[in-house]
Amino acid sequence: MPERITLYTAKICPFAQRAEIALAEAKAEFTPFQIDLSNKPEWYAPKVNPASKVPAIAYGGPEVPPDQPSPESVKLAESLVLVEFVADLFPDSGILSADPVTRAQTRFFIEGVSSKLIPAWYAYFLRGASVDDLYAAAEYVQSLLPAEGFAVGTFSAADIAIAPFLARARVSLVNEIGKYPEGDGKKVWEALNTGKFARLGKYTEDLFARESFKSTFDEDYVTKAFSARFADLRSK
Ligand SMILES: N[C@@H](CCC(=O)N[C@@H](CS)C(=O)NCC(=O)O)C(=O)O
Repeated sequence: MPERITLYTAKICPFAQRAEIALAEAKAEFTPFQIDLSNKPEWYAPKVNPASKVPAIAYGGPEVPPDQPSPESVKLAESLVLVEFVADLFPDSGILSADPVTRAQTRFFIEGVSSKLIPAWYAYFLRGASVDDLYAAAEYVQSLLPAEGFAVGTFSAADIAIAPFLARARVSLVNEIGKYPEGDGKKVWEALNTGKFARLGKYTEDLFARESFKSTFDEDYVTKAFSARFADLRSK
């Protein structure tokens, strides 16, 4: 029986949504606590995550208010570590297959997302780098997908790793929020979902329809937060 879980999270953060999706898939009971990233509580780094980032989990220990974390709970961080932790706590969740080959395929997909897609996305979004690098990364990810279904067939940690980033890419692009040239966003989102990216588009649609994704993504909030936080990127 898993112990008490407190998740320190923030709705804007794609890494934090990974942990939330994993917990939702596992149907885990947990206490969520929103961290305001622009005004982090002073206790957060010393008592929860020295890196001062979300997501983080306090596991076990006595029942305490989340803003008074107990030294007796174990503190864990890094989104992909937390996704695997949830998978280990809840092996029936299907987040990580019991089959060694499927587990390796899941991790290989995540590696591609981490080393190719996410850096290419941030370079385009935050620095206005070439869209060709984003398309190349998307093409690579698409090449890993099976003909239909999720990244390794059934829904897994691989899908959890990518979905929050695709969701925030959509928010950025359809609302033209980012450093890239104004007017390109909607075209790039369309391109990433149709034509030679039709398979990626169908995969994205499947991810966004997943209940664990829908219940952990507040599109209105993220859109407003992106507008506030990144609106002046182009003027810099
Ligand atoms: N590698 C970390 C990255 C987490 C991360 O960068 N989180 C951001 C928010 S999306 C954060 O908490 N940043 C600290 C801050 O904004 O001060 C993970 O996978 O969990």
